[in-house]
Amino acid sequence: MLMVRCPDFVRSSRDEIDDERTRTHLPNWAGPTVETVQCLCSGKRTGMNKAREVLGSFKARFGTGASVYKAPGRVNLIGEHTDYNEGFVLPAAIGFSCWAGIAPREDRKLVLYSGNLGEGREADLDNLGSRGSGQWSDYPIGVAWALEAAGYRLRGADLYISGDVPLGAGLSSSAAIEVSTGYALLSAAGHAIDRTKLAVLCQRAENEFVGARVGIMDQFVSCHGQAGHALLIDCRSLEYRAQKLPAKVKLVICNTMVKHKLQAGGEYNVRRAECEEAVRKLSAALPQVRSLRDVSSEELAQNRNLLSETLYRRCRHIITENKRVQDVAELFEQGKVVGLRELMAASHESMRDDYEISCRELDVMVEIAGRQRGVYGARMTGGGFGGCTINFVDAEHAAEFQARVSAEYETAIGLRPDIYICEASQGAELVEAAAENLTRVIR
Ligand code: GAF
Repeated sequence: MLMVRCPDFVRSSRDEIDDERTRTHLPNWAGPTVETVQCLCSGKRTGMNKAREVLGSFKARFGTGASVYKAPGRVNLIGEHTDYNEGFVLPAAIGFSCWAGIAPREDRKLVLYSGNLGEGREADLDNLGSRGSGQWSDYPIGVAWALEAAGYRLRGADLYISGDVPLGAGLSSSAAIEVSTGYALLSAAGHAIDRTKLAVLCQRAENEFVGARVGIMDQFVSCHGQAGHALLIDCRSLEYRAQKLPAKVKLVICNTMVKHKLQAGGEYNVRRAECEEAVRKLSAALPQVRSLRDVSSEELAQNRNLLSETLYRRCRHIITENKRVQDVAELFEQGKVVGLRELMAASHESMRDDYEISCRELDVMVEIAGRQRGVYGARMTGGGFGGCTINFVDAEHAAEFQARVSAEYETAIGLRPDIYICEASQGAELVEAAAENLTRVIR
């Protein structure tokens, strides 16, 4: 498979961190309204309106002009929890983003303001600490901390941050805030942008400063996303291939509108710890094994006696999911959709039964989707325990799918879902603002 090799890759030391605090500390901003979500996500409302809005708010708050950077959330098409097992993932950046307006200051202060929360915070670049305090500002401050720790000398700055990635929906609002502020801080200090390094350092911020032991997928696709493409990422080497999506297939995201917070937080780190424990046990018989990426189905079967039933099932999910990611990418490479439905169904079942990260609402949403016309496949997406499903739907049937799934889910669960018809979008970019006209510059 043809992959792009990323230069200057710096490995994260995430494996050294064991902090039980989780991503339930996400900044509590409101997502977009139901009426606006479809046009936002399908790109009908361009980012320029939002950039103009951020510039206006920045001026009102700080009294000066600003540069505006934006970074997207993501939807993962297949490959769940495989990233921290050094396996494969196939995510796409989407049209929901976080915007960061920035102007450098003469001192070493970061003056942050969240447009969503209407709340300000300050930090001193010479005294950032090494742990967050459970606030939304942990994300931008953590990124500044990780950049400085990696040797990037930053300038003090005023920052206005505003996002529309639905919160708690598994669409990676955290990566969007990290990458947009990281891009803004590096640029304001005159550093060139190495997108892979930026992704790795944003992940480090989330692992060490925020305390969520996430993998690299979300930050990576927020940095490297390409319009009309998913990224097939090898999470060990960080090589990737932009995979064109079949023209007739729409990405439809169904938000269950539930997030089982207790499970979503603690259980993510528990799953990761279970995978690490399985690697320790398997490596007694298979010394070459460094992560579950290195274990084949045959080796797992032969060494089943080393594992508890639970650990065996966790491993089976990761090993079979890695194969499914490559199979789906191969189908897309050949422009095919035949076989997609089975691979997506197997992925969902594996997450439900082996990895145990689904929930009733997700299962119901997938089941309803599978009965609709024009569906090429459906599964839950993201960390699990609520959030969204991803559905491949024939373009001609997408609107009908949206209406029917919405009605049937509401009848079954009693909640009206948000359903976003999406296109794969560009990764992080600079949106530069001049006084009278806005010029978009893509680096
Ligand atoms: C979350 C994490 F942030 C990712 O790194 C990934 O593990 C995902 O859950 C599950 O695939 O989004």
